[in-house]
Amino acid sequence: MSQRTLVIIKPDGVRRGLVGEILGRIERKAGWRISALEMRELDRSLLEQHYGEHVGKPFYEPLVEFMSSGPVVVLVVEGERVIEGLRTLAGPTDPIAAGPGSIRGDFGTIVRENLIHASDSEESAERELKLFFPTVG
Ligand code: D4T
Repeated sequence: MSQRTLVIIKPDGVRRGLVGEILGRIERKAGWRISALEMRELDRSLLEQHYGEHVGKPFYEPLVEFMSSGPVVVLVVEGERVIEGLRTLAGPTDPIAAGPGSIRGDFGTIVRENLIHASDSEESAERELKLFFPTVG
């Protein structure tokens, strides 16, 4: 089942020089393809739409501060079961609980600074792709 998903390499990943490492792991999965890619700074209004489910939670404000603290790399990845696959490649939200071999498990320690976002379902992927890449059909 070929799918598309939205990935964000978060500001910590860019600052720490891990863009190539993360992109390399994605590219090495057989049959997956990066079909759009851009470095951007995310503003509060886009982040509020992206993280709408978390508005009002105690971690929301620091999360938005962090996500707008520097450039990110946003990309569209296409391929076989790529939505589930990228969540596996990323690992669980808490990097200390994430296993070795996953991006968060190998490089992270802090929940907020967990290096990568990947859409968590077909519905989220569709919504997030429209939000971040409105011109990509
Ligand atoms: P994203 O959406 O960034 O891919 O992360 P997850 O899908 O793995 O996790 P999430 O939506 O629950 O959290 C979004 C974002 O908020 C940060 N966060 C989360 C945080 O700073 N403190 C917290 O307690 C939680 C739960 C990390 C990811």
